[in-house]
Amino acid sequence: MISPEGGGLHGLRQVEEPLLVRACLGEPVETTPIWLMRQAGRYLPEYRRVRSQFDFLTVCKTPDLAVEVTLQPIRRFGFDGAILFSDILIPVEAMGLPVHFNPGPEVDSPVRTNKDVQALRRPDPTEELSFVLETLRILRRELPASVALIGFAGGPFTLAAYMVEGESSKDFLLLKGLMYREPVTFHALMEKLSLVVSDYLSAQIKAGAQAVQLFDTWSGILSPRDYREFVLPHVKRIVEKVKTPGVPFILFGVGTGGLLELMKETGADVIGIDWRTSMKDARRRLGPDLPLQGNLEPAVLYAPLEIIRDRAREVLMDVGPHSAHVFNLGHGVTPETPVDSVAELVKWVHEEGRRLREAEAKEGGS
Ligand code: 1CP
Repeated sequence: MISPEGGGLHGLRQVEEPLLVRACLGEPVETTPIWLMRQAGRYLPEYRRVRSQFDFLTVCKTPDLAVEVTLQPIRRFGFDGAILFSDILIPVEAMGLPVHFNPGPEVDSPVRTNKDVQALRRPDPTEELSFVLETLRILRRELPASVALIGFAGGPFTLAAYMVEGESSKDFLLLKGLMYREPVTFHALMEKLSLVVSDYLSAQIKAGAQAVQLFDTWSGILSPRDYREFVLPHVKRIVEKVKTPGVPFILFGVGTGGLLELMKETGADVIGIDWRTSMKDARRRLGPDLPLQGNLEPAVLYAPLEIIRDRAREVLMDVGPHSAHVFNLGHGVTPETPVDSVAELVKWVHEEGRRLREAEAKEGGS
């Protein structure tokens, strides 16, 4: 729906921008775009082949390998977005804190005191993370114009979780203990991380990322009151610093059903919804126009195809008509996911998204 009077540059941009970017900006789209968190990974035999030869960090740090695994799911499935292959902990290493993967991240010298926080460096991404920027530049050249290149970073709270705990945790009591006992130290860590994340995402956009996602995976462990005090100001500052016209900022977390309104307050363009909140509820609470991403339960991909289609249809219907929506899972693809289920989901979402919009246009026109 490019209006003739809107013509000129604006019209041109609409024609040229990938579907996913337009949906994230709330612009009219011909169908629902889809990509999946962890779309490159162990469920793909070609990923396992690469990993049998190279360890995870080597793949992340070698642009040719990172490009190859980023493109693997694009070749197979026709996703609308290609997410940079990397990990949220990569910039943490560049802050002076060595990380290894087993398979989740492990930090040898966790951050526990104000002195530890002061010792963390603010890396220049063009120097110390140049392999990531090089990967993005190559991807931008190799990807078809219709596929959006998605950059990402971990949210400051999620990065702090690994840095303070030293590894993944069920209850994150070391992290929460620091937050309540030494709020000044905690905020100093969050401030430093916010600067690093802002520099890093801005550099990714300069290198060709057409959308960026902040994975604030663990923010859902906080009460709304604590999210407002300890996380919201930092994420808000990241959004303000990174925001670039035409480059949507997606904010995602897990278990964030109690935080959606506060996540909207960050100013992010798109809010990612996990499967524990219905899209109907998210839509009602966040308003008719805010672009949403999600939220099929990842384990539904283990079900027969007709169940997958039924559940995917429910997601589309719950988001509602005329709504800006990027289809995704409520969290990442799991390692045992059948490849054929992913293929069917992508094909079906595109077909059904098109059919729904044609039906809406007919209704609107009659
Ligand atoms: O091959 C392997 O053994 C490594 C497994 C693996 C992979 C494929 C890890 C270790 N990271 C990744 C890739 C990854 N991580 C991507 C690639 C792009 C894609 O989505 O295809 C992204 C965006 C991430 C981001 C990430 N890493 C997050 C946020 C998203 C999420 O899943 O919530 C988190 C929390 C991590 C930490 C991490 N790294 C790796 C693992 C197994 C974990 C999770 C550990 C935990 O549960 O705490």
